[in-house]
Amino acid sequence: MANNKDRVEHAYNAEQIQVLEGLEAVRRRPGMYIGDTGEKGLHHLVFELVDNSIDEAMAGYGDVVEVVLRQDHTVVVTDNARGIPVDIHPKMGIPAVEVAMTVLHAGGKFGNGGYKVSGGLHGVGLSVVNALSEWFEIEVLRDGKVHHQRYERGKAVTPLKVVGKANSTGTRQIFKPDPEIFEITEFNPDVLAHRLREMAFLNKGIKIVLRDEISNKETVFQYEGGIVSFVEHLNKNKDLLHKEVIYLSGDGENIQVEIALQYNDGYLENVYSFANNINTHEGGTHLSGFRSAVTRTLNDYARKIGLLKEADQNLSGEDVREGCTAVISVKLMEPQFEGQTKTKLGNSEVKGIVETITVNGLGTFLEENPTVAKRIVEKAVTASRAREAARKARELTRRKNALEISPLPGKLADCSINDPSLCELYLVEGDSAGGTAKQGRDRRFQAIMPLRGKILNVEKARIDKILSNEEIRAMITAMGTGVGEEFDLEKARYHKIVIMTDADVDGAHIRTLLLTFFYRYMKDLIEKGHVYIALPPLFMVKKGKEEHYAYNDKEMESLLNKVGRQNIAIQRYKGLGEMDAEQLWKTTMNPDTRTILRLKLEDAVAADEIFTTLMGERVEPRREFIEQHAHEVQNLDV
Ligand code: 0RA
Repeated sequence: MANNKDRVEHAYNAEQIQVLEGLEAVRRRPGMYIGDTGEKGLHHLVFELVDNSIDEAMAGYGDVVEVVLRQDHTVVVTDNARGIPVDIHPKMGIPAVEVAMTVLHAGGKFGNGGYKVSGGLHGVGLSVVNALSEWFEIEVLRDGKVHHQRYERGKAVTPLKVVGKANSTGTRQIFKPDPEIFEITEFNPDVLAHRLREMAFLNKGIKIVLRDEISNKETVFQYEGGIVSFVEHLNKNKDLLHKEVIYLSGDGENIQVEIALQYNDGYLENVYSFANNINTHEGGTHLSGFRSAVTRTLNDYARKIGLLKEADQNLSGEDVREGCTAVISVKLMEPQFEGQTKTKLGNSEVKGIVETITVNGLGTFLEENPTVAKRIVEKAVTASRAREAARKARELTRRKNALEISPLPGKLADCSINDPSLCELYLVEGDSAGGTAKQGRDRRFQAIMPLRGKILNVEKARIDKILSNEEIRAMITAMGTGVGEEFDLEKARYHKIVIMTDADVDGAHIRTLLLTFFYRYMKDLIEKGHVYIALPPLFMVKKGKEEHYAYNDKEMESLLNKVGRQNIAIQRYKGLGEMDAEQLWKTTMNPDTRTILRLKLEDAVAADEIFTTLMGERVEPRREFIEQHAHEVQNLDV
């Protein structure tokens, strides 16, 4: 407190000292409150503020939230809601807004109780953002006045002061994330845009503006259709089984449920679930309620119209989910988040409520739209037949016990060590680079598997066809894990799978295909962090006998500054094939000197999204996408 003592006009009482200790705890262990102090935690700061404003809007106050990314990498979040109350808090003796800024978990505890439906980032509130900011300024427009206060690292350095007149209400917050806390402090506009778009879908009508003053770009997210628009967006390049999105909604005891779904003619399930606007990546009770209801309803209907006969087996969950795109959004008072990443909804009462709403709503829809209903059910029946074929195909990829003859693929150059935790499998683009890698590797723990040609496009093909593809089958056999519902990480023969492709468009394509395949059929592998991307150098600068490598343009700049621009030879690597075995080992494969990227689930989700746009059935949007994003595709940064 010493630094700021003379600038703070009120003395500290016992309660406020406790408050400061609370914020100190946040600064000491930030991970406990925001997950991590990397990119994810950093962006959580913005989302926390946005969540608060959205909560106000959902309660009927205000309809615009604006996020500005300023040139100095500070962020402004503004809303036109009621403004955070400024009257003196009876117990604390300071303005209510200061309580919100400094007391942990103050959110929702003042004002007309229970306003906060959404937990934001698990409900940690404004004070956590304040504690983790180098500085934070808040402006409240309320009662015809503009009130202003400044904080530094959680502590008030000015009192709340009236600084002007106002003829509207709202809250404006500006902050700078503290570089003492965060590993990076520069926001990524794409990460912001992705979540803000999602928030706009989940909260229909609300206008969310993202203004990026670094690249001078403004985007407005506003969807009158809410999650119906969300499903339309997810399905936008797909061929649909029915035009209208099916929308179901209802309330249970203190639970609001909204569901939107639409079938396309593809083979993949694309279902997103949310609880209080939080993406429940790990699913939970709302998702399982939805799934079992869809299975039950489609089976009942299929029997009723005679598409399933008495002797026929029931359609499985997998069958009815094929081609299903859906968004499930529930809002409830006390969400319980469980699971590894705390993104699995645990409230048991939710399952039955979602199930009832879905069975009733979907049942009615099918009755009222028999043509569509028949198309959906027929697709599921076809899927059921394909499933049987897939089961047979899968057998072919499974290595049973060691005695059974199920040899490792001939293309694989295996490593000699048997302990999977020490072993790496390099998936290498092309036979020629594969050959170089075989020579260059450390054969004790590095295995090489060359992949020829374009791997089968997984978006377009059903699993039975995917598994009949030789390249893919060889890869799965080498990995040892099995695939799809039979995937078993315990059986992995390597704990690191390293994708090594050329740094060009084809390389990016193969990488995206592989990521999409892993994401769809071996998700655990990515989730548990076993997939890596090799980073081969882009340049070699030769000066006399010395060889220097640069892995991107920026490094190249500084390398040239270091070695000088005289008497040098520059080689720009277009493919792995241009390196000899020694060079490939030194730059890309030697664990002591290489850089490899560990893939995160988010990267795979992004790859999958790009993939859906790029590789879907329809050629037109794909061409447009490639034209617009040629550059990004090339650097499809994973
Ligand atoms: C509690 C009570 C009231 C407003 C807010 C919270 C509020 C919080 C945030 C956070 C960001 N923007 C916000 N806007 C409002 C108002 C209570 C009343 O006016 O009676």
